Amino acid sequence: MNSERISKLRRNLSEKDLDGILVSKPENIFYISGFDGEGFLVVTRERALLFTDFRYIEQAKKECPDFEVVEFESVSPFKKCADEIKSIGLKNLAFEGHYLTVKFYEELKSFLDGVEVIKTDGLIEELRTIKDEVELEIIKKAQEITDKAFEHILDYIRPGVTESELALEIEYFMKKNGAEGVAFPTIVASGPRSSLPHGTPTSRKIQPGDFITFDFGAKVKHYCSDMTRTVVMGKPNKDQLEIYSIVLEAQKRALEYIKSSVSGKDVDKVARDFIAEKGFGRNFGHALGHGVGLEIHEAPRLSKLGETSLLPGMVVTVEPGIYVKNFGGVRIEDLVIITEDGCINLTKSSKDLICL
Ligand SMILES: [Mn+2]
Repeated sequence: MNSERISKLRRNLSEKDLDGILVSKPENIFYISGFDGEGFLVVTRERALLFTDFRYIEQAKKECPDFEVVEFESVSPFKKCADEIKSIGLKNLAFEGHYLTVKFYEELKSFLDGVEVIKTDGLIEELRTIKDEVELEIIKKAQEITDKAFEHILDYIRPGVTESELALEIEYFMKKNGAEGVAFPTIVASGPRSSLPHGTPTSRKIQPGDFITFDFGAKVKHYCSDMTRTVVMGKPNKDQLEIYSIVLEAQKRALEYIKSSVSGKDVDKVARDFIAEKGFGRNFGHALGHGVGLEIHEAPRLSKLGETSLLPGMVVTVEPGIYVKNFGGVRIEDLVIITEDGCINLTKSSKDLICL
């Protein structure tokens, strides 16, 4: 699996006339090597090196058979790396401009006198957009746990329980049911607070008539899931019903439209235009969706800026929302796999408005 990814990366390097790349972003290190400790990689046309310190040597040797494991002990991890690179005779070395700190960049440059150091952005992230079968299975599993947690929390919601208690219960349930952690800090936003798209749970107590938005995900074998549902405590009023049905219809239209070869921008537009048509254009201020994988937010994006075409095997969220200040908000989010002629929806929880 990793040798295939290394070959793909090498093809990419040679297309760009790069002799090698220093990989420093943890998710990219894991994707290319399978190593989840601290350290970094150097992948050249012929060699694959993993630099780490004493704490991880045993683990690295076991987890990464495709890599030569090199131990560093100096204050600057890049000194050892620079020596190796010079001995290999590279003319240039790419690095991840979106991840390396200025301090380390300057160190690297000073050690690599005579080697051209070239900034890249998103080279491995691009490889990561299309998931293989193994990755898809893991993400499915993560989403299954997330759906189960939603079913579980419905029994737990009642007037008087706080947002923080609900969030904690979701997270506890997911970990008890096979998640190694959460994909991101759970969002629970109730009542007027539900107009905050990313409301952090507070000690606010649930009250009759509240909208409650839950946005959460599990992490399984390093991969994330992501879903959002909005429910009502008690009987919904007319405005709540209206907003909910608009968001639901916007999502339905986007899900019907989404498939391989359309751009993220176009899918975003389908939902956005519908919401605007209904008079809530200014109340939908975020992107329609994003890629999900080793990171909770990754390429591709489904937004006005999503120029690239979607491809089979990409995993993205579709999550329109409407947020009205001092009133509340609704977001509905599913996680889907792009296919040739549509998508496979991994989120199984009902989207009919749940009134508790
Ligand atoms: Mn999301």
